[in-house]
Amino acid sequence: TTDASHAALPAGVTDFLNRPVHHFIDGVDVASLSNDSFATFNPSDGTPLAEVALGSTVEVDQAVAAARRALDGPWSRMSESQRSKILWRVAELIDSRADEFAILEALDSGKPATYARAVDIPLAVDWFQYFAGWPTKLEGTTIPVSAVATPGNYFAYTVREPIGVVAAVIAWNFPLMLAAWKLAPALAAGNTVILKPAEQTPLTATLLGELMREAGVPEGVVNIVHGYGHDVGAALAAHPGVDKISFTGSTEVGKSIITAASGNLKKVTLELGGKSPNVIFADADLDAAIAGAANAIFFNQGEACEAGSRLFVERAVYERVVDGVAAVAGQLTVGDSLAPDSQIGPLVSQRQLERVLGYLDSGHTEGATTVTGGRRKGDVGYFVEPTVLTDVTPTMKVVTDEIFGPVVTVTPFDDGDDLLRAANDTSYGLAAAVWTRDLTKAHNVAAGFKAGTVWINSYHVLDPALPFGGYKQSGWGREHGAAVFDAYTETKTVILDRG
Ligand code: TXE
Repeated sequence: TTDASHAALPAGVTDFLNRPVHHFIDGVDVASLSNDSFATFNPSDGTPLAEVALGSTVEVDQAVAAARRALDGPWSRMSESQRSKILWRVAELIDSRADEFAILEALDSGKPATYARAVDIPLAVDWFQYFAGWPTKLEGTTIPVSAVATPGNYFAYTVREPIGVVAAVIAWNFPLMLAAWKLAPALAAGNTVILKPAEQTPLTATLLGELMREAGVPEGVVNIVHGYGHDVGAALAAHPGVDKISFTGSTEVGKSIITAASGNLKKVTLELGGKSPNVIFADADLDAAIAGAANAIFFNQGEACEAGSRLFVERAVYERVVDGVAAVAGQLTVGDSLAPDSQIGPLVSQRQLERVLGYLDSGHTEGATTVTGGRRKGDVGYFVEPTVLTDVTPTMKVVTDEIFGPVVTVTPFDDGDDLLRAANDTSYGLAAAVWTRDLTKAHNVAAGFKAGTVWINSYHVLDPALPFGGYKQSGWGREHGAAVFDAYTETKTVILDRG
């Protein structure tokens, strides 16, 4: 049970779990005015982990008011280099508590703790460190002006200013990392933020809020409101006091955010789902391609927006690749997120388990062949066997829909087939990959993919310096790198008549 596993947890984690999980508004931890709460669960066994303050429009209003006050307060008067040092300090504090963060993340989301320790937490640290460098480098430009209708002697320049109050609504698959993806650039650009973590995974964001205060982030600059999407998330999307909303989640909710945001035309960026093609040519380094294709789909239980869920394999090596990926799937250790040998943890929730099992049923009914996996594992916790499906057609739901579980479909292609048409035959466009030793082929296929990120002979390579985001219904805008500041700043053009 959770009680038994708690006994073996580090003291910092048990202390944390023994406290109520509160909102973080205007620099203080607060319960909801109503005192309402909801439970967050351990998906490895379905037991409750902690009680979390359930927010409503009351807490949203308080957080927005705090963020608006903070915009004009010490945050805007702080020098860029001071802001930079605070962000670096946030990174150091996360790093100093990395073990606690990894265990909390594993308990709350189901991902293996060893993976959280090796991937999620170091990436969150790296994101804050990378963006700590940006406040001092957000430059404008000087621009020659002719102004033929109003001739004169002009001097014109641009400055990048913060947009203002940013709402960040995030998903449960990489809870701390997604919080870092939103907070680090938004704060680097001088904005203030209200973060709404996913209701399934509120824990690490709460600890992050405590570290923000310790790092010297002034009160009201970062606020965290817990609760459900249909009320707290929707209230943020519609709020007239919010200038910009940045969302990571489902395409369906992304569309509702656009509608809600139209009231005050707040700026919107969206990082949504995917159904990414992963293409293996016969001339590829097949050992690397097979391992890469398995990692592309099975990493994080397949709960990754950029997962390589549609695998296309050139016919000459089709059987070898199907057998190879199925062999990897069969060897992966599926188990409790805290077990040191687990490579695949449970899915995040009962609902996500049912959704994925529903897709496996539909694949079966529509005639797909299950090469390996295809079922729930055990009857405690939300585990699904890593699954490889073949004999699929382009209209099957397992091929068209984002499953968001450890399920890959494999389709053979022949030289001369319209591979790119098949790869791009999806409403999504987040990522794509190609495996080949032929440079020309690699770059031609990369050019043809309708996707925001293309990996060649690699997968899941993410870096704070690299723009990331979707074509088509995978989203609006780009996160990370210099490109993210288009989403978190306004550009002001200033024109002086020197005459
Ligand atoms: O996502 P939701 P769900 C996809 C994936 C998954 C499916 C459903 O296919 O199976 O979405 O997951 C908040 N206004 N992705 O239902 O509902 C919610 O509280 C404002 C891909 O869990 O989109 C949470 O904080 N906010 C994706 C966040 O939205 C609302 C990652 C995400 O939840 C809201 C997650 C509303 N009306 C799921 N309704 C990716 N890009 O990786 C909900 N929310």
